[in-house]
Amino acid sequence: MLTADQKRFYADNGYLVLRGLFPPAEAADYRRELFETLSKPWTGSKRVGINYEKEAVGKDPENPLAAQFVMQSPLLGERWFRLVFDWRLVEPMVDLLGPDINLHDQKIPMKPPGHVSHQRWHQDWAYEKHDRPELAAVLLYLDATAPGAGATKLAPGSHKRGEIPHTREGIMAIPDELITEPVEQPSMNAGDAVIIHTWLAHSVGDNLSPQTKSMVAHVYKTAQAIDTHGNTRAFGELPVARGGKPAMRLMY
Ligand SMILES: O=C(O)CCC(=O)C(=O)O
Repeated sequence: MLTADQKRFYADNGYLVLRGLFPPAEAADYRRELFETLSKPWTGSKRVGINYEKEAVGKDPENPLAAQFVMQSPLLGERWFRLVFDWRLVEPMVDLLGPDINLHDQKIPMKPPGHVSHQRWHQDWAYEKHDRPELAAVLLYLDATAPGAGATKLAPGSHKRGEIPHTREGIMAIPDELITEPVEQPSMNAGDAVIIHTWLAHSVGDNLSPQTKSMVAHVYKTAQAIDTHGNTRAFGELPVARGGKPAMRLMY
């Protein structure tokens, strides 16, 4: 359960770092399975979307195909589906958003060596509009990150500005000059997580290290928030908490 100080920090800053949310060995095991799965061409459901970064092929022996993003990742394998319900990820959402929580999206962003973000600054809201801003993402890092090595950039307090125009030319993103807050770029360890308000401006960090950096990103929302964007993600709207308790228990 989050403390009153953590809740206040989130309300003031629009993000919250949770150190050691998963033990490093457990995060390493997720990473091992992820990289093993992605080291071969994907032959499972076509609903799973995997992007590859051509320029990075062959740079990281652990990620030989240079996988860069997995969409619909609950369909990648049992353990990713199970992770949707993991109470360590859902409970902070109950504390911050309310007792009735649905899944909105699960995806796996990856940054192969040399990855430079074209999207840069954005609010998740631009890609997930609802009738109210009751959504938040939790990024669970499977790799240690640092500035220049895949660390996410955050603009603290920017969520208080509401919708920021995404008018950068050629891509739905915020022009750099509209980010006026002093930027934070916390280094993370595997197993650490950060929760991000749907209105918080943030940016994917570049990865100039020789190792692919990976994370699992879950977006949760209140059950009351109505999708006006048209979410097509696997298991979008799936109940994960009701009345502040797990909505369902998997029986297998
Ligand atoms: O990859 C990152 O560092 C941040 C992920 C992100 O920006 C997002 O999922 O919206």
